[in-house]
Amino acid sequence: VESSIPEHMREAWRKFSASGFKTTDEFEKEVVKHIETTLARSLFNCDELAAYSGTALAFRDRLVIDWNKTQQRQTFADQKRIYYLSLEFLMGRALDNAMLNVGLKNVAKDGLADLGFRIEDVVNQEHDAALGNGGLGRLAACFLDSMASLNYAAWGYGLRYRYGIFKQEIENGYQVEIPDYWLDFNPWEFPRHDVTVDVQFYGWVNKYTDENGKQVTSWQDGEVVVATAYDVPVPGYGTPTVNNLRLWSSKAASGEFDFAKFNAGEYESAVGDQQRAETISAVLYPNDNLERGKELRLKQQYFWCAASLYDIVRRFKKTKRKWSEFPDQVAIQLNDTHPTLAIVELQRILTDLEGLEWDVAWDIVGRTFGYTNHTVLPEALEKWSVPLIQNLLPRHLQIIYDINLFFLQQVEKRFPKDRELLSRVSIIEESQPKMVRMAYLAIVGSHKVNGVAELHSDLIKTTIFKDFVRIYGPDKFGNVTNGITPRRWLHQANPRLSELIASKVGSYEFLKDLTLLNKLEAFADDKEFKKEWAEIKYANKVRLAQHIQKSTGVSVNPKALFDVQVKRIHEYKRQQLNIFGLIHRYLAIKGMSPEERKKLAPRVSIFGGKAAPGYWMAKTIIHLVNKVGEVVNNDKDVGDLLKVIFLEDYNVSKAEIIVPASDISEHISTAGTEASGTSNMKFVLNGGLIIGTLDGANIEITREVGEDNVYLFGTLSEDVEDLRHKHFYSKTDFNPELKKVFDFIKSGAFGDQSAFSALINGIVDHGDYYLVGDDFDSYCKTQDLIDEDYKDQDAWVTKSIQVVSRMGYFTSDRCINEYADTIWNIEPLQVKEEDEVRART
Ligand code: GP0
Repeated sequence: VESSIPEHMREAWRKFSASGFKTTDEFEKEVVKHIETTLARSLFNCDELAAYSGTALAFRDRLVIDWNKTQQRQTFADQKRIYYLSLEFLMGRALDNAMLNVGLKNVAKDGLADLGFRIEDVVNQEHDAALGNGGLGRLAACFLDSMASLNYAAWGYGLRYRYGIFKQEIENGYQVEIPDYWLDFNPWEFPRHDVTVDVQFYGWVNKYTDENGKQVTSWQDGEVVVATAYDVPVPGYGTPTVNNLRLWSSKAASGEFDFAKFNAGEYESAVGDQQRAETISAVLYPNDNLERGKELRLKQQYFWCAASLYDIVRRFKKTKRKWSEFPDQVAIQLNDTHPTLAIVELQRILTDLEGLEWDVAWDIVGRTFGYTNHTVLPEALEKWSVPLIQNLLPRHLQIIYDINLFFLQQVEKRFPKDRELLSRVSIIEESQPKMVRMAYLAIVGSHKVNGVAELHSDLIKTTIFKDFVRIYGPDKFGNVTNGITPRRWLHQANPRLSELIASKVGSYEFLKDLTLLNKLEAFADDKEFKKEWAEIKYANKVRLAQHIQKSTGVSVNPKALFDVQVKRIHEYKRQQLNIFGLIHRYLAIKGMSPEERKKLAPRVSIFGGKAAPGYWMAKTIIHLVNKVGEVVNNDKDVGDLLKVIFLEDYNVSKAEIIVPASDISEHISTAGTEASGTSNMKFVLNGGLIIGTLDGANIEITREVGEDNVYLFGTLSEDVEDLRHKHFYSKTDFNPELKKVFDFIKSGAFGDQSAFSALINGIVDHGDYYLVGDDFDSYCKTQDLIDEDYKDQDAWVTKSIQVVSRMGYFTSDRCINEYADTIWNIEPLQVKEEDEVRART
């Protein structure tokens, strides 16, 4: 490469190559240097935020050394790489993770103490990187962690939103959205102003024959927007591998504004181009499990896909290999259908720009891509209108039509005269306007399609993608059950539990091989161990109680059963079932004698989660939870027996406090609707039990930890459709207990009842789509059972230990290895042994 220093001049480089701190003294020196020079502050002007900044910069320097080496190692090795394309990466905070993975957390702790700070306070200064909505984005973050920890050569590609998921405030019981501007100080990103890609929109397609008689297709005269790369290091645990997450930021091609217009006094339009371009990467769409078909969203998708593919192709071309080897060097995984245009873009590059024959190109494309589906909910399945694509991406629309044509011809050959089948599987839906079905395009353009839990992967094969299983055969469709990284979700979130586990299983090796947790099983009846186990849970509950006190003003008793439901607010996730159950509980308490009340197990019910800004029903549920809290928490008859808490602004760093503190968490979606769920895994891994429906990964968790250790209830997924149909005919046998709850709400007990009428009517009069009425009774009975079981603390703690010992399967390391084996066909890149063995924790 022409930009590298000639061999005979490299001596000085080797001599002065950065090495990074190792001792407490060296660490302190780095921190002070950064605070005094990089930040231009001093010991007279150093608050916790400045201490955080200095510490982050010191660790960043360390990471960068390993990051550069990793990139060199991967380039030299010249093996296949994984490219994980995701519109969301919900990373949370980076400093604590960096300290853990660099292996110098204790050094930092002592050093910061020397400088006058507590490490916890410093770590808490960091703003979450919240470039995601929920499960899908957090899964992408766990996957990056695992890919690095397992030494896979992997890149994440995403968008650098200026505003991540909004900050939620609760005002008078209502959700209010505040913009999340998070980039004021972000030491974890490296702008690469030299890595840019021109991305085109609009324009027209010119097909002609050139002077050599060659057919040329050119997409021209469009509007160009520049993508600039911002790189974020992703360190692995217990390895020097530091992978790269590349996020694209948009700006106008000229990079400037129109001086002529400015001079003429047209200020607004002078900067108009610039603003329009920058808008592309400005804001994360705040919808979870919902697609609304807005043009700007399509622009985001193409902008990101085009820039990423250009980058990937550029890297491949440097190796001077033949195109036929592209799929041996490149595996691209599509995190849902959001990046499906990448399939079309690669076909365009290979045919229009590189001159390959259609069939040759299409074979390469298919072998390169894999597609992960995350939902069967119809409102979440992406469809884009043909006129919209026609206008924005005219050449891509033609290619989509060609892909569809060849696909349908192939289907026609295998299933002659089945017109119905052809129209069902067509990538183009013949509606008004016509729509492009992105999931179908993703299936046709990939070699593997996977769901995210067994039930979900079966469901996609028998429902939404049934016809495609007939066409391609069952082998194209697989399952990779989701997982979570135990580094963040056990060790970082629950350091004391992690330490206790390590003391019993012999080392921290379980953080690399989570199945080693099974050694804990032997201690499930060990008295001393159980005491320590329970003590840690209690301490975590005290910590959460303090957080609740601080953020809501309500004091809760840490000895009470902590019942938690934190996740996006959604009708299918059924927070309404939970809150109706709590109203039912409240009414029961009110009707009890003082003696009866004494027998009851005190309970704290904790909710958290954001509603999409335009999702009225979800906002109504938040409102109801808050209103119920106001009444219940101030009722002298109730006291500690029940508290209802809504925690504002649920995010990754709050989850790290909440998850380790739960006794019971709720995963109660209507069966068949939650593809996997991943917070269920986080709670159980921290010794919490779960109440759940037979949905998503709950089923596999139950299989692993044992039926006696999970509180299951409710309708089975195979019965859901029939019940929904019945609702429309008869409502006579409506659950009387739930009716009492509704009557109580209607009496104005929680303020103006009309605020909640849509919520109630949806169940009583409009078919109860999510089966709240059907499952209410078994839900309440299961909660009663939990009350009983919780009184026997000794048995409860044994269960808690048992479930943790059986959670080894749910590490995202296992998932990544499965993707590598069954979809990517890639091996880890070996790292030298002396590098691999590192100081841990
Ligand atoms: C699925 F379709 N998920 C979508 C989406 O738009 N957003 C999203 O977060 C989630 C599923 O709902 C899930 O069941 C799943 O575990 C997660 O994707 C990762 O696969 C939520 O927990």
